Amino acid sequence: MREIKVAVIGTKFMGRAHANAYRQARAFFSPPALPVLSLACGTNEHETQKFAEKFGFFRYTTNWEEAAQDPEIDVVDICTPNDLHAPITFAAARKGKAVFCEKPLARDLEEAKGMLRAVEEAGVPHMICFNYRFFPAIQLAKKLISDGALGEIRQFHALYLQDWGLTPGLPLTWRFQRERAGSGALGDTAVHIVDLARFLVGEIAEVTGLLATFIPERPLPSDGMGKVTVDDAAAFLARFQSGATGIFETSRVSLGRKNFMHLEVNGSRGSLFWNAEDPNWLWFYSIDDPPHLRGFRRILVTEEVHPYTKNWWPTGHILGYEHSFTHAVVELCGALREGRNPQPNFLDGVEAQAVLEAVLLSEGSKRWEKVPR
Ligand code: SOE
Repeated sequence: MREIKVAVIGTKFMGRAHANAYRQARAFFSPPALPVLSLACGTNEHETQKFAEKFGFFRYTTNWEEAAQDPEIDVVDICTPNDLHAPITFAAARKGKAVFCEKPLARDLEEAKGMLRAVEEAGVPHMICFNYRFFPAIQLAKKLISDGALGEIRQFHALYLQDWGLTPGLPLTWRFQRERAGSGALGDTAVHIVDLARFLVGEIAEVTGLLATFIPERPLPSDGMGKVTVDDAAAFLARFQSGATGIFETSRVSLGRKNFMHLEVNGSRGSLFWNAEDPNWLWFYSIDDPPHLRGFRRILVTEEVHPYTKNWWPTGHILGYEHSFTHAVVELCGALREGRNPQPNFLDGVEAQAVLEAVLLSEGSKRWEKVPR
């Protein structure tokens, strides 16, 4: 396959992030299988046409069923509200398309497992867009941990805070509705830190958590007020299979915090931390440094030795949010060319969803809950 013809379904924040990523991947990485923006799909005809023109798609449609089954398309890229992830996956897999899906994979664990089953039975490649894995600093964190530079991993701490939920007059969109979103901040933002925890430290065995909805009603797009049926914030403690402990907190109502994702890992020989609002820097402390030099060092992760960096700019010329999506697309195209399944894929989506499910269970039972396997 020399070219991969892509249909991007969804034209908002994630649709734009993905469309841009295919263009950048082509220009900066020349992947062995070149992505082609063939078909854009959105709900509003005028907006979809403009989106298609701006990003250079050949065609557009407002019918997702058509987009998911279009004979010309190789990859169906799902950037829609969560309730459409499963039906689009089923339609695309039946027609033998590879599926690239935004997170969370589904609204709940059952639905996520059904999606995994569908792509496996159809024998099509599948990938989930946990884009934060693809920051060079996160790749370095993974390498340091795998190389043993932190020793035995004992503690993982993660905060992922935003405040857009406090925007005055914000209407009751799909993100506030359980039947469309599955959950609130838990599935939307905590799912990223759960994935990074799995990526860096390993599988989570059990959790105990709580959820909160501080703003129970929001204006309906038409008139009057409607009930919010998801969480604004969530927090949970976790025990990893390795015995390490974890603490996770997420919110969409933390005033002043915009995309504040802070991760910290402590091991027996060292520690590291990283913040998504300053993503080029990894902070690393090592007990192997001579005592008079001990202290956190701040590593600017732009040297050519790091994954993805040499395709961009000279050392020190920093990268941002959108680059993580480009790197994810490079992985997708490379995997399709090599005939392997990309990483991370729907299995990772299911494993992350299982952790969310256990947190929801624990909120109800007020107990520790095992993560279903
Ligand atoms: C939520 O505000 C959100 O847009 C998530 O849906 C994305 O996955 C995250 O990367 C940025 O924040």
